Amino acid sequence: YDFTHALLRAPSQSVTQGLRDGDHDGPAYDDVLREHTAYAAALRSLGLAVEILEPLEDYPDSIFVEDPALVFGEGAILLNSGAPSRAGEVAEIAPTLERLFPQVLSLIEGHVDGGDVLVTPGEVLIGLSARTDQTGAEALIVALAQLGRKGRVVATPAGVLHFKTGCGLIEEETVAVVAELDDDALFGGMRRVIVPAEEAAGANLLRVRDTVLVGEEFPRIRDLVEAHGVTTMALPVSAIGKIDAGLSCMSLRW
Ligand code: CIR
Repeated sequence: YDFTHALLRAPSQSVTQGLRDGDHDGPAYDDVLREHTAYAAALRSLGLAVEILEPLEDYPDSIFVEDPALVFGEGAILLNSGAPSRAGEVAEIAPTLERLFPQVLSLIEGHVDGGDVLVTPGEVLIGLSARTDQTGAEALIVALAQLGRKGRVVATPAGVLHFKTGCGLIEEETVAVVAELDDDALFGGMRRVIVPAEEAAGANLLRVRDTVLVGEEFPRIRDLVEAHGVTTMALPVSAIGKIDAGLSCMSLRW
């Protein structure tokens, strides 16, 4: 999480039509824009160089750049979303990644959404989900090996969109998890901080350098993180929450 760079994409007007589980209304464009602007400002305030790509009207969920690719300082991996309406996003972001990274690999088969991938200091966890299948996860392990990283496939509990909808790194050895992910085998012995059920939507927190970004409507999570001696920064997330997104989804970081 000692990132120096972040890549974002500005929300399109079509973000109001973003995918969501359930038939509730989507967010207002202005509200999403406000949250996106605050997020970009927060990353800059933590010292990151932030590049913001142009909005893509054809792709309502394209603000969530975390899903079509996975990046490390040494290279990027283009993924293949399991959501048909998002499949075209990877071709849109590929030229930028070719410009920014020394090598760009591709998933050769199957489906993976970046939201299912948690990078821990020791390994890269790939959660199976409605978006990420076994074939894609295995193809990702091959690509990760080319970048000198070890990947491991884990299960995402039913009802959790993406693996990282339910967890986020607090520090090297500590991960915040929803109760469904409170499993020693999943996290290879890392310490787990269980997020209270009424704040489960806030488990998708984001460690950036010395700070953990947490949604402002999740005060108990902020207290738990601060109790671990890590500074938190509260950010508005209620609009992006309406389309099932949290703080990790809006950037690629390296
Ligand atoms: C989707 O369903 O794809 C978007 N509405 C939300 C994506 C959230 N991204 C993430 O968790 N990485």
